[in-house]
Amino acid sequence: MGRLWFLVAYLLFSNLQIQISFATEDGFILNMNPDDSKEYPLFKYEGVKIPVPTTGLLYPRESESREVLRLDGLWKMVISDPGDPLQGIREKWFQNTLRKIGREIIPMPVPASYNDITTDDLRDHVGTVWYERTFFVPRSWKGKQRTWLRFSSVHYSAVAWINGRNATSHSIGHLPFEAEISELLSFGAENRITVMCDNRLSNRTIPQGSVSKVATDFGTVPVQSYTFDFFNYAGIQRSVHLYTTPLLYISDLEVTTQLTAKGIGRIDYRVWLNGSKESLGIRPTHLLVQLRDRDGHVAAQQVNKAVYHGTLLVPNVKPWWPYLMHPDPGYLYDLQFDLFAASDEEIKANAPQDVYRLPVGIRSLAWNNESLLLNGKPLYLRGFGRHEDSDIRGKGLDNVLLARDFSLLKWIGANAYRTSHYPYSEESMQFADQHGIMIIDECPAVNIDVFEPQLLEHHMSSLEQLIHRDRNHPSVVAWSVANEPRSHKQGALKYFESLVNYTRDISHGRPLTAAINASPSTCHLAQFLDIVGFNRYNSWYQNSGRTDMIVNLLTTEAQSWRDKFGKPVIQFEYGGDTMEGMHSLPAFIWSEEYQVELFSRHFKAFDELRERKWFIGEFVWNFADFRTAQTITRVGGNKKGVFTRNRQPKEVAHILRWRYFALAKELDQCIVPEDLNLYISKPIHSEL
Ligand code: BDP
Repeated sequence: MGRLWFLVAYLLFSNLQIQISFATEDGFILNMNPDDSKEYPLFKYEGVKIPVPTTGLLYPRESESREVLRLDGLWKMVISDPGDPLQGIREKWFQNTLRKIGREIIPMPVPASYNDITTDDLRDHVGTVWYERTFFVPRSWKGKQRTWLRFSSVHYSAVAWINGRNATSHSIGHLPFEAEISELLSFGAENRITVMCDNRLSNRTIPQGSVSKVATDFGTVPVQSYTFDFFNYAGIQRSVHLYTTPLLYISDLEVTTQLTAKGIGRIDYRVWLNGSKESLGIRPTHLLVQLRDRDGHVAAQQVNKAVYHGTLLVPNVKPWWPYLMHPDPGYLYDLQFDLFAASDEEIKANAPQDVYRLPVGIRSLAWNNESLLLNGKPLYLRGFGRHEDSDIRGKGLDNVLLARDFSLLKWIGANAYRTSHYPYSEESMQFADQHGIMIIDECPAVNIDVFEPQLLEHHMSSLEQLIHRDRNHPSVVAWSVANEPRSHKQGALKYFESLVNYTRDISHGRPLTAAINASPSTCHLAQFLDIVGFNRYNSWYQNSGRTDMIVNLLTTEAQSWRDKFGKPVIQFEYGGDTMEGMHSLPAFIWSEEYQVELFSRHFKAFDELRERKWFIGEFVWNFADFRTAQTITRVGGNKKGVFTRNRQPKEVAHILRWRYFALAKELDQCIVPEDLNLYISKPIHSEL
């Protein structure tokens, strides 16, 4: 035992922030670190570093042992000169309040994209902006606990200072990051936080973009360009939290669940703890793991003294089901972890040192060459590609919008969406769990084109962060490794073979997919995936105006994907731009009638494909209209929404609703809403 504690002490002192490695009573050394020294047999990119597993991805939650404050609200913002984006670093703008540098101070709400808030050229700014605000930290937070600063997302890269001292930095938007800032804070006093945010994209960022110099009437200016079709909104786009943990605390959790044929639920969990030299005198003694149902009754529990991973069995389990597949979809339990510890002075601990509650949905997910199965039932996914996008806020987290979007998803009878083309907010993932909406979770690699080692490193890192963040959500049914990469190019083969091999190893029980626009004969990516997803704009980008050229082309293409790769197939994007209120008889492109006709012909093709069993999903592009860069093909943005940008239905929404509920009724015998039985006349056709 003594030898083991020596090892623990060594580890604790050798690194202030190690992941758990501690001894247990029976002499078992627990090292929960994911093994990052793995060999990747098919890893063809020599010299590419495998990402070190991220820390700090547990969502901040209040508990008996943790306090949470939000730093959302009105911040101050200063714009740097686009020609000299790093001036603020050279001149150390973070050392004092931004007011001192003599530039215009713009009031800037957080969370929000900064682009559409003001009336000037901030919208198209390229380079860095600086945010600042002050805040108080209670005196009671000092000493016996740690204080963490956590950003849910800053796009694209960020550096943060507390009271002029560096706290953390991160790049790749749409993903959280955090740092312990206990040493940087003044407790019981005012503090200042400064954040520099840089929106520049390059060949090596995920996604890729480029900045070039352009001669204008007012001199040469940097201009950002990118090929993806949504506006590159930037800023502190999601919440900023301050939260506390005890000195020795639960730093990470992983659960996998299964539903057995006998109606018993199984939860396998792992717990990571973190300690540091300050917590050396505190020893973990045991962990109480309790699963509570919706009414607060304990459904399973375990006291864990020996190892910090285990299994809970739940008799008469209430499984997690998707929306319209069961009368009570999205059933979540609360999995409560109470970590008990004792200090050297007190032998017996009675109050838990740390408490964390994780919502858990119990379900099994499996797949084969024909189907994706949830709780043993083959799924047919019906939903959307979406965007986090709205007027004025851009990509800023907005609970009002989130609640409206979920109401619309349920109104229309969808059961799934893809987080095209980046990770969505943690709050939206929680919503999806609660409402039983299934998620194809996509990393931010949209339209990648130039395949090179450093891009691969960032791409792998984006997937590691995404999977690590979202692996405990029952709603996630697949990971999407990319959207429309130039997968026909030669470099794509080696690149994707390496990427997919790496991702499969961390995929945590989900299949891998991607939204591909290459053709079955040229694509180098599809062969590595579990589910082949393709995007195709029949009768829009090809054969525009010809809704009579959809069914044959689409069914033939889907069949070729199937024949070539022998995997389940999904169409991830189809659609056409539609100006709300524009009507034309006969249908003409951009009119509401045309969108209806185009969808209807796709439905016909999908129904033919559904009979072939391996066709497992249809996703409209897009849920709602959204903002893009300025191009001559976009009128105020992309108008392929079934809903307008302010979330009202276009004509096609009613047709799609009919179809989605008809599918749910046919496949899962759901009860159809009364108002879908709108009385018009006696049936015209006998088959109606
Ligand atoms: C697809 C892209 C999507 C675009 C869509 C379109 O995946 O991001 O918005 O086309 O052009 O190729 O509407």
